[in-house]
Amino acid sequence: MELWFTEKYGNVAGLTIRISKHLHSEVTPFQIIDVFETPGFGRILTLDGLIMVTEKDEFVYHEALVHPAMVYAEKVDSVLVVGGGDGGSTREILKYGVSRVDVVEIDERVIEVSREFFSNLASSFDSPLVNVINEDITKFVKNCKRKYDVIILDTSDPVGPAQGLYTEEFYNSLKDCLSNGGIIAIQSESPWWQDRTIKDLSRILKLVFGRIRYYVAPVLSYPGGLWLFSLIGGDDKIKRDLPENLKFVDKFFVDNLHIPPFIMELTE
Ligand code: SPD
Repeated sequence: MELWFTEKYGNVAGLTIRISKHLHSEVTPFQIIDVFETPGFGRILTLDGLIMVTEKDEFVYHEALVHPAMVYAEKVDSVLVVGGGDGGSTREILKYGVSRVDVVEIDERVIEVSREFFSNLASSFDSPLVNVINEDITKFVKNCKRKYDVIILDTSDPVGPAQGLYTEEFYNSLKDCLSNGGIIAIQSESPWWQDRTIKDLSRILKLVFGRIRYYVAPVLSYPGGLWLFSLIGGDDKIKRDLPENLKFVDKFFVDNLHIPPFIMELTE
């Protein structure tokens, strides 16, 4: 019998992937975690039935999310990752000379499952520079004990535990955690299928931060295959080189920060 997984986009479209084995499934206090083995995408991690990571294309998403912020920031000593329980963003951050990475992931099971099934990503948590904090980020930012040079929002979609992250109150608190000259990078969903979310998020970000820069990257397994990222803070000068051997980001958009007009319209 053939097994197939479908992620639905609203109730109008979707992505269907053949499964060779259902490796793991559990219900945590926050969400449902599944891991699938697939012939086309390698291993896949889903949360509440939505694809978070596939082995095939995770490098595009994580490099795109992390590197622009790291090269544009004045300093990269201390970095905060919001979400990011699979470890992919932390892996990219550790390619720079950072002193400390705090990862605030509400669901410790996402980290444990990633350690078991996605060691290429989650082994980044073994670095002595990394501190994992299993706490609700909306609480964490209200009593922020330090300032961060770079903040990476590697969140899940705006349903379930990530819902509270799409509010003005959250971004006002987050702003207080950012050092002078610091940069925030935010995964900002699909211009094809989450246009309402992008409009709402852009309005909030503009109110709280003023100027926002946007860029896109082609993430095959995410809705529409095209993903939007928002960058807050800094000027337009690149402050440091990319690490050696990046598979993707140096060839695509750091020298060519661009955004198609139809996506710009969503952010106006
Ligand atoms: N619909 C997919 C949105 C996922 C964004 N974050 C994924 C986490 C990977 N580190």
